Amino acid sequence: MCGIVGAIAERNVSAILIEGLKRLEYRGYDSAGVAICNLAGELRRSRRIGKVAALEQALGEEPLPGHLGIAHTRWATHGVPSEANAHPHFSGESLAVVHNGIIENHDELRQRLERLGYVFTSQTDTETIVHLLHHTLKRLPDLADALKAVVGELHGAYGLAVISRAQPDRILAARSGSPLVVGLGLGENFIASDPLALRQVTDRFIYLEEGDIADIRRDSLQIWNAAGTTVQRETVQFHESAEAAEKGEYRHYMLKEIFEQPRVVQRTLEGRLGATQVLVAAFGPQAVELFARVRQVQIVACGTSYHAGMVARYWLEELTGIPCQVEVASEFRYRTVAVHPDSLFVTISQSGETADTLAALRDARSSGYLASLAICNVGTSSLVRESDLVLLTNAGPEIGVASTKAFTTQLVALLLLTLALGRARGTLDPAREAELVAALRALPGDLQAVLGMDKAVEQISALFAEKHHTLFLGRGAQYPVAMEGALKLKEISYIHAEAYPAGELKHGPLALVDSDMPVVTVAPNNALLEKLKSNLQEVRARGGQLVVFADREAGLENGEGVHVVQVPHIHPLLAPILYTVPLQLLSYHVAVLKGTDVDQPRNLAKSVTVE
Ligand code: HGA
Repeated sequence: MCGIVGAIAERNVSAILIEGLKRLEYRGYDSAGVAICNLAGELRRSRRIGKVAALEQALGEEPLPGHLGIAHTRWATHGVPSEANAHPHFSGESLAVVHNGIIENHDELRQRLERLGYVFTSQTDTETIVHLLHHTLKRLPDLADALKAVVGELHGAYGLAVISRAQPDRILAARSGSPLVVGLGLGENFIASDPLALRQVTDRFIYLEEGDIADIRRDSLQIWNAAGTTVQRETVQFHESAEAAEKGEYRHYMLKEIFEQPRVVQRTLEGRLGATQVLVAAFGPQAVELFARVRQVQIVACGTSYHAGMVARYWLEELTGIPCQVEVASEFRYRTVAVHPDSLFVTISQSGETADTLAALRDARSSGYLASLAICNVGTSSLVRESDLVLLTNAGPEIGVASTKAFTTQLVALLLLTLALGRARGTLDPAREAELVAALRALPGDLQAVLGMDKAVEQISALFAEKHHTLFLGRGAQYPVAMEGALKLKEISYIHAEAYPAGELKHGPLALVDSDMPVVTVAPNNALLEKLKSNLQEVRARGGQLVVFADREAGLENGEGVHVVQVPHIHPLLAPILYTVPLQLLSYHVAVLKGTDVDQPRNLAKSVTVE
């Protein structure tokens, strides 16, 4: 989801708003707009399709000076990218709103408001908010009272800011499922969807919490929680070291990025979950209609992203019954592929510039696929620009060459895709979807808990420092997790690591197992646990050292040559996301012990833009 910036000050705010929008450009967007209330009490707006620079140029030609304003970069979910659909949306000439997220009951609200005589000028869900607010103000003339009533009628996800020409001393903001932060200045205050947008004007921030409504004035701020009670929220002071591109307290970017996972997973979920459902329109305006036609999924990616795709295949086939194929891009692009016409072509890439993946997408465009969907971390990338549908992973900049937070957020995005496809196709039981939405909401907390294993994993890492070879084993969706664990260890510690489905051990690799070959296994408490236990016996019988990351309730215990590290319990379908983290920590600590260059391992590049 894209950007919101708002400001109330004594000075002219238009340059502040434009600078704020520029700072959010990296997230990707299709249009931009600003609404400003001037000293004559007029509310005026300017909107442009395309870049913020085009909006800036428009404001250069026709300035909109004023002390109160809101601005937005839009990524269309309801209605095509166009000037008419760009935010801010107006009701008459008195009220303006900017909105990130999706209003699920927009159809019903639109019909009701049209019956009341409101004329819509856009196809967006957002426009319903501003007319509903206009209508409510007739009964509740105070903007805060009216907004409190309005949010009670909105279903879905929103971060929004409104201004009124009749009450030009305030910005009202509301948050539910999409982030907002208030920036505190001296005699001026701000609102944004990301503090980055306001770093040029302040370093003091108050994060709004779910259900909060804020009344932001030049020299005061009042916040109500979801129950309508006035609350004080903590002020956070930013220091340079807390900025995204700094290592801060961490020794390496990779460790910092591993520890960021609870927060960035939360960000990836924001604006995409309703009470019991995934918000399908988060994938783009045509997603609802296109997803209903999908009969097959073809995933193409490289490296870590390929492993994310392999996990997704288990989810897609189990939860939606839609057949799914996954292939590395460098192979896919050079072979003749038989394409099912109702097949969705999905690419996954952190940077969105991965040469092989991009080439595969370009070929796919003329191969008869139903549509293309990119799962990507960079909103301005080629992959995003050239795909029909997009879901951004919102992991923030990833500096360490070995991918960590990009992978777990890709998994989250792929699970959202699975649920969205299952619903659109009518093959996913609503109760199952609700259960998984609840599990996803709990995931940031689960990830936080698993990071508490850091010390235990560090101790285990000593077992690997002198070794030259390692095996990683997993079954089911844990097999690609084992592959990702092996890749991480190879990449940064230069230890040869191979992953096998645990059942394949006896068909060859068991010949390698001896006391010099540690074997790492991920063992959540799922249906395959008993089978996995037998495979572990096979290893022990050959004198192999076993390191097992196991569910607390899996009944596995330390013993001679068996090192069990307990992992908090998790919904079995989310286990691949959680079990990835201890494997990341393991490769990190082994690499530190070996003294390798963790963040820039030899021979590797971050964004592989060459074939
Ligand atoms: N649903 C709204 C807002 C989408 C969004 O968050 N954009 O940044 C729309 O389609 O305009």
